[in-house]
Amino acid sequence: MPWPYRALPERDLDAVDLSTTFLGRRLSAPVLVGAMTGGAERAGRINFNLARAAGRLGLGMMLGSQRVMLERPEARATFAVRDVAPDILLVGNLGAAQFGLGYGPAEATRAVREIGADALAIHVNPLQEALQPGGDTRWAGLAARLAEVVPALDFPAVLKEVGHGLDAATLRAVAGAGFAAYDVAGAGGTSWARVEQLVHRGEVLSPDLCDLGVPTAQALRDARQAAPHVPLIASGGIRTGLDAARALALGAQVVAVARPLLEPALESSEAAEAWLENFVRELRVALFVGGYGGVEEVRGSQP
Ligand code: FMN
Repeated sequence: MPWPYRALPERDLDAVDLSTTFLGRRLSAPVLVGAMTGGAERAGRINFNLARAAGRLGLGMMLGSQRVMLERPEARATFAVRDVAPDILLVGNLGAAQFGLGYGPAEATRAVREIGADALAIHVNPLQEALQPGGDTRWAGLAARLAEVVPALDFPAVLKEVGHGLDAATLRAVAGAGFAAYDVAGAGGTSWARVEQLVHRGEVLSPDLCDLGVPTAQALRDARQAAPHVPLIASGGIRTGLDAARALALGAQVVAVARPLLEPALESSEAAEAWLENFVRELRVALFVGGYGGVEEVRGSQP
């Protein structure tokens, strides 16, 4: 997608307004740390470093799956990032498949309340589960189940994919559930299905299946049409501030970045902060030279 260029932007770089509001919280830029589970030992370090970085920069954070925390209460400490980031937009996370296997509003509420989150992302990952030995493969009736659970929650719920994209038929199927936002998590970035195959089998047995899905830009366009009034998170392969600018132009409210933050997060909160700071600076420059005064002006400007 070509990006406009203005040789005379007629405004100061610092005057480009990146601030926005999402799920009731003010953000200094439309950027969220993406959801990542980290395994028992590393999860705490990853979450704390990312939360500290998000807090210092005024960005939001989506946590990785909290299933482990609901099943083993001692794991809760690894998600308790409110101590280091009291004011960030914090989004909890559970898998949709669990809601077909006994989870309900009570589990969703525990996940959010026990860590002081603002909202809950429910991830749909049928491809990943189907390729994973012992994965959850019972997906019949889940749209109806989500339509029972989500309206019973007294906090916002976000429907999210994990790197293969939310498609228009899925968005139509959950239209009545009342999700507060959709994270399209399209194909083209990390294939979590591929990651899981590598982790569980030590090799990728089905590489063509691992790369299936709706590419992020297409998913944004489809979601805009299928659900024009539901705010969108753009994720899946968002790697630079220019990628973020393009996603906003396609109608996203905010963007989320997962995999590129893993190494910095394992290193330190300063490394994660430096990565995010550069990303936000790139976004600012992209809007500046594109002739946009801010996030509200660029959002949805491309068909
Ligand atoms: N998505 C979830 O909804 N819950 C998770 O627990 C979760 N864990 C992840 C762990 C790792 C190591 C990675 C790489 C991804 C994980 N994801 C999870 C998917 C990401 O949130 C994201 O949708 C996907 O990686 C695409 O974004 P990216 O291209 O920026 O990495």
